[in-house]
Amino acid sequence: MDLAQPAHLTKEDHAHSAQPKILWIPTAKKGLLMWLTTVDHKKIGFLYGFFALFFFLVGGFEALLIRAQLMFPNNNVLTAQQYNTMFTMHGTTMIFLAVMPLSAAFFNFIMPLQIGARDVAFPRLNAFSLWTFVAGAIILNIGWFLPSHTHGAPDGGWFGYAPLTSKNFIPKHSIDYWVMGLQLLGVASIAASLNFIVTIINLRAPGMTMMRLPVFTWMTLITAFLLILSFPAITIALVELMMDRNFSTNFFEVSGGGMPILWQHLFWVFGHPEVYILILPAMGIVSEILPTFSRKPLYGYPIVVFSGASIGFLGFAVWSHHMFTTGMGAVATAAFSLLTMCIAVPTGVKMFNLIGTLWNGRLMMRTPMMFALGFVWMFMIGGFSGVMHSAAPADAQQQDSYFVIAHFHYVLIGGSIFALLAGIHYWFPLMFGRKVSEFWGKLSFWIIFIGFNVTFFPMHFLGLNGMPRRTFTYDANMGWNTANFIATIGAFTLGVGIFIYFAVMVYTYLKGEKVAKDVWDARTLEWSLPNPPPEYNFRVIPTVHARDAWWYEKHHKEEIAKENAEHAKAESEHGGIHMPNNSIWPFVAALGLLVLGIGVTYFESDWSPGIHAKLGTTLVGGLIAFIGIYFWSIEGNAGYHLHLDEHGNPVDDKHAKH
Ligand code: HEM
Ligand SMILES: [Cu+2]
Repeated sequence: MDLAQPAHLTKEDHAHSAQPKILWIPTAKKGLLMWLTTVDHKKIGFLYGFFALFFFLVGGFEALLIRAQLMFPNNNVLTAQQYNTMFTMHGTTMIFLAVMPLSAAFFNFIMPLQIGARDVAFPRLNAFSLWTFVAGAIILNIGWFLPSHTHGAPDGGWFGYAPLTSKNFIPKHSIDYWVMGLQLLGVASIAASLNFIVTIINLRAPGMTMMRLPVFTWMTLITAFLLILSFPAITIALVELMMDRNFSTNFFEVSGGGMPILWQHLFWVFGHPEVYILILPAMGIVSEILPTFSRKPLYGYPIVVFSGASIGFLGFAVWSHHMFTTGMGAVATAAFSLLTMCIAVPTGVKMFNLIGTLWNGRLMMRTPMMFALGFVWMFMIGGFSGVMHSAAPADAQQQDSYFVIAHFHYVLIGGSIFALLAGIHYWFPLMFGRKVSEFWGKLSFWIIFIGFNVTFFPMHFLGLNGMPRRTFTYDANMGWNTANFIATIGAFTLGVGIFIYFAVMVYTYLKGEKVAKDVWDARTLEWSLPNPPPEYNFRVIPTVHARDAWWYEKHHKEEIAKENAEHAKAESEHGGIHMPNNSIWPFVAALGLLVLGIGVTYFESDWSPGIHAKLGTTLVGGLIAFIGIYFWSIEGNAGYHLHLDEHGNPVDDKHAKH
């Protein structure tokens, strides 16, 4: 167990945390070894952000290929098979390898700072989650680099409906990579969510009651519960599909008495809460940004929190609205239709509260604010078409058409992506000590905003005019030519906007204007720290006196200074700040899972010679994972102590053996 140590540990406790002699303690302060062994939540946040932005570009490139193919009727940029692979990998990548890890980057970097903690509860488990996510991403994409007729990248759609994904229809290994990749991503997500829940419940600073938590941290908590409660459903489905594909069981095989519809139920029991896992963090980010740039507290804080919780709760009761056209019957259809309409209520309440925050505010149109306002408007449009889907008769027209494509891109790009891009701009000064130029920031916003709407708004009409999704081309006389041509121009404009956004970020990281702390005059605890925050975050664990804790501190300076002096004295008497050692073992454990995953998916399953390589690689992978977990487990609570001089500079007795 590697609990980041609360400040009040006694000398004796520290003595117990001595490290067994046999183990190596990585001390690299920079370079690859530091990144492979770091357990610092801020650095792990960076790594999630780095990989997520990389895969966002990959997913974006795949989308542009799809749009290039659909620019003209009967086009031949992609073959039908390549098109299937492209939209499958585009959807899977954007959801599991871009939006989710980008949210996890903010969960990791910002949440502990917002609650007044020095790290997450289990720093090494946090590192393990990150590297297992990377292992899952590698397995999902390994097929691109292998022969496409026997392997190839996944091509069964992002929701992998059976029996299409069975061996009968897709015998090659592409689907095995999809199954194993998602399994590893599930392990990573569940481990990370457990960590965040324990951190938010256990490591809040004194006085940080639940109803004083910043909304972003609340949305982190609710999202973590959604992940833990929804991933088991898809995990079961994936295990059953794996069994059908490798051991000829018949979970989804009609001829063997199986039920393909079972897959759809299991997938969407996960899949619908998944869309809230994608949007709640975004709503949390926007709930932080709007008050800061409206110069007003968030309007209706308790309502915003409880509507988020009720969205999370109701999110488990609507899954079959994805199956209105599967012939479930009037009763089930009516029930899921009604429940889906119910979810529009807390969502609407949340949007009203965000708009209420703007009301009578002194709006400062900075770049983060532009993206946040873009979120409010665009997500609303996506919400309206969502309500249209909840009416089953209307959905019977819209299902599997481009109307659906328009709907979920308004909620996933207009919603999630706009908010995440706003969050990067908002917390960039805190993370890197530099501020993005307003001119270039706003230019990228407008190009992205216009490109996005030109791409996806016409798709509403394409869908109502009958254009089906997942079809690699169309005939010239279908009446879809102009809208598709415009949508593709829009997609490339969006691509240019995203390119400028990234270029501005890289330039600012290298050469941007340096800024002092709290550049936005904000309200929450993370802004009380120097930017970038030191390894140990807080010199003294703050005592929280109100919601918007930093705002209170800024306006009660004497009281807080006196308090902090007392706490600093107490902390140094208790042996200083305990910080966890870096460790290589979480990385080794994840590496083992990667090798195991390749063993299970790459080689043939029948008793051909390949079986030996399959069993061998799988066993070696299992062994490496076991070694990683074993040495991780005997590292115990080891760490080092930081003593701060009067200027807050650490005087550590790093790695001293006690
Ligand atoms: C960046 C610009 C993007 C463009 C131009 C784009 C374009 C498209 C298009 C044209 C399709 C439909 C393919 C078809 O069914 O024929 C599609 C599917 C999809 N997109 Fe996007 N998209 C973008 C970003 C995103 C983002 C950010 C997400 C998620 C967070 C996303 C998630 C999906 C999903 C889940 C599918 C369904 C894939 C499937 O049917 O299996 N897209 N996208
Ligand atoms: Cu749904």
